[in-house]
Amino acid sequence: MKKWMAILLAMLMLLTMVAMPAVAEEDEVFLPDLSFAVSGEGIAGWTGALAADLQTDGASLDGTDYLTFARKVNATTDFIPVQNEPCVFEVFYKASADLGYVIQVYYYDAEKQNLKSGNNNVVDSYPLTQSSVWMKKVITIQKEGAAYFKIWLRNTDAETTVSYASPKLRLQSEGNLLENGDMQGYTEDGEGNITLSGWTVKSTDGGTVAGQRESSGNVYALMTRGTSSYATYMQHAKLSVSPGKTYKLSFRMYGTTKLPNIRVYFYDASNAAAGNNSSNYITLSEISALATPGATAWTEYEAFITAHRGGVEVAYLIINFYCNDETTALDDISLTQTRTNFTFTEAEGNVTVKAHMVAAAPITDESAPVLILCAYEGKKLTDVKMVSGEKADVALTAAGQFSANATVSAPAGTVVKAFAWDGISGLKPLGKATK
Ligand SMILES: [Ca+2]
Repeated sequence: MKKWMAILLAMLMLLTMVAMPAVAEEDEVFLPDLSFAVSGEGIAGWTGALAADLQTDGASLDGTDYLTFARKVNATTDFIPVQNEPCVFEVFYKASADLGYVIQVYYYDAEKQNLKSGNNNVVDSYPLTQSSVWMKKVITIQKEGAAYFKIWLRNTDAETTVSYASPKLRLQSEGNLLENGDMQGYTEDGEGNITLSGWTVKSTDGGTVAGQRESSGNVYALMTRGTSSYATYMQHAKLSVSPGKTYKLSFRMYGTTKLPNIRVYFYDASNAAAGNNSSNYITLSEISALATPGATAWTEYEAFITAHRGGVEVAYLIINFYCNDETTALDDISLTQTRTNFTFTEAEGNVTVKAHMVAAAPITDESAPVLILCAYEGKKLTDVKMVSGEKADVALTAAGQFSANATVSAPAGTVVKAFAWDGISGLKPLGKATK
């Protein structure tokens, strides 16, 4: 290559780099809610399934209704747009016999015509193995050249009964970063003692942490307190996170009227404690305390954690759950990266955290959820902003060392999933992330 050509090429490359935005813009994302709900004679979002197929005895893992097919049937979603990263489809199932080609993903081009390979439709097929307890099937959806896909849940054999529960569609990047967050990984000795995988459990005063199995087959963690509220805990191994990104921690809990003390410890890229306060952790119970624990029913909680602490970019987290009541049952602990982040602006020692929410659907005053943003200096709560309404900008200010978290509170019975958020995401299904 001639020297002038090389220089021209280098200049072109430089120009291209300058022209590219520093941060990739988020494309609009909307994944449908595939959970089973009656809609007239059928099931919303699933063509082919009938209301009569729905079981409402609360015997699915999460107590939601589930579909049972005791006949040959194809339940099919509508066209779902392919996203710019792989989707993950998760569903629990039971089957009275082994079945082949039961769950299928069909792919389509931009004109919604079947994507073809030669004369054949492009389709991914998944078998199910016989199981009388709920098993989880996880499918990654990705196909070159596809613009749309449809998911099929089938029963291919009239002599076989197959049930499907809790179908979910999410982006791959929103997967749970925790190992064994659903507690379904465990070992059991001859006496029925269940040891959970993936969690370090410890007590210095006679407390215990062990797995408990429900009749459905679901296993959860049961913490039993000793004499002190910080002596019995379960801890997840140190996690690698993306500095500056925001993560959603969610979990289910029952059997307690006190929240567990949840501590999240921060470390920088060199593995040193991040932040120069007296401690490098935040206590999430200050956020979760906005809701009252349900002693007799599973209650869901969520809180947001940003990998940024005291002006330091955080690269690792450790999460501890400390038992704070006589017993505390925990399940479905999940840490997922949200698609968008808080915007950090640092000027003259003050930090402003901005969040912006956008309603994806018309809302009423009665149905409006409330976005709650909290700022902390060390562990001291310095500012709280509550926002309710269709669209709002929120600014929080805390001086010096700070951390911030957000949570959403909604009236009982309100479906929050119709909302999309710009600045904070994480509600289900994924909302649209605008610039
Ligand atoms: Ca579980």
